Amino acid sequence: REYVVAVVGATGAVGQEMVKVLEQRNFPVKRLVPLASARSAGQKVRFKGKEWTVEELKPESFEGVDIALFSAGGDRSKEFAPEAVKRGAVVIDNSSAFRMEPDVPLVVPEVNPEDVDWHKGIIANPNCSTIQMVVVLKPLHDISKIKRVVVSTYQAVSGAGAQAIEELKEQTRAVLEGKPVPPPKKIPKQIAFNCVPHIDKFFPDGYTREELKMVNETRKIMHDDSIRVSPTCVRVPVFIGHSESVNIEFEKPISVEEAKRALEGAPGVKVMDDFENLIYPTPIDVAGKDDVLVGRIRKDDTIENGLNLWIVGDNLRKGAALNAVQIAELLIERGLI
Ligand code: A2P
Ligand code: 11C
Repeated sequence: REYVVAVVGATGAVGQEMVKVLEQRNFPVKRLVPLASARSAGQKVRFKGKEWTVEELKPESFEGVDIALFSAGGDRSKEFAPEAVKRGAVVIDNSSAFRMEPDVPLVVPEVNPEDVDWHKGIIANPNCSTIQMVVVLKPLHDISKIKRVVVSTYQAVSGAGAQAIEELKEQTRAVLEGKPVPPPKKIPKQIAFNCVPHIDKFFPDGYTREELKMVNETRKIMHDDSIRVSPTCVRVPVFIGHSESVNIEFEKPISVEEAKRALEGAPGVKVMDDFENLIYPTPIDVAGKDDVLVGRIRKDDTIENGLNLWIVGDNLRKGAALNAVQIAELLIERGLI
């Protein structure tokens, strides 16, 4: 069977990647419905050798749609996802709008595929920094229970959308040409030649919403509210690929070799860890790839049962578009659509 698939936000950084991933994975698409704002209506999207016209997002856009992949911001999801469900579509939503709703599954196919079974029309795709972390945490948690995680992220500008990519280019050009740097727009401070420890909005306790997502989403996906996550999320001048320095405290001892073995056998993960030969992953290595890369696996002797590691993932693919398409594939595999 083939499906009518809508991509909401098809002109955006993640939306364009969704169209690409649908084609690369040969997803059974009968008809593609690319949707965006009125500004983009009439633009063309290339998919399977044909041009498809972008339409303005409206409630009626979802007539006849089987699967709707949303990545046009939380406000659009809140307004239009229920419209899509009402018309019979299953929504896979990449925004943060529904992730923590108790009746909405939050799914990473390598970690909690079974959660798609109880969806009521909307399935949430986790935040990119959470996805790449949990595909690595899960196989370790399975062999030795995780108590606490301290994570610092180094997040690419594409996580903040297509305009943030342009912002890094424009600011970099200005610095190199000795011209005044254009004022920040999508990233709160200058990002060229800088690091900005501020992603999404601040809460009164001084943490950001991006950091809170890593705490709450990790617990929901791993089905374990006892895992403590202590995050600091930082934007860095990289186009594609989020990196994470992760310190893990386990209940019981786990050796570097055991961890490596578990990760080598884990789906969606590739170990790149051979420091003597200078092998460890960087964002450049992961851009365009499906696997989450992990390296620098070391014992942390400052705590009992601790490991340090370095995780790198393509935030637009596994962090967003690929994970969403994998959820759609799960729906087919499990006979849910
Ligand atoms: P558009 O290109 O027409 O503005 P990004 O995350 O890269 O910024 O992309 C956001 C996506 O969400 C784009 O495809 C954008 O379309 C879409 N979008 C933004 N605002 C709206 C809106 N009001 N209605 C529909 N789509 C929207
Ligand atoms: C970033 N992680 O890198 C964000 C983007 O909750 O879906 C995704 C925000 C979200 O800016």
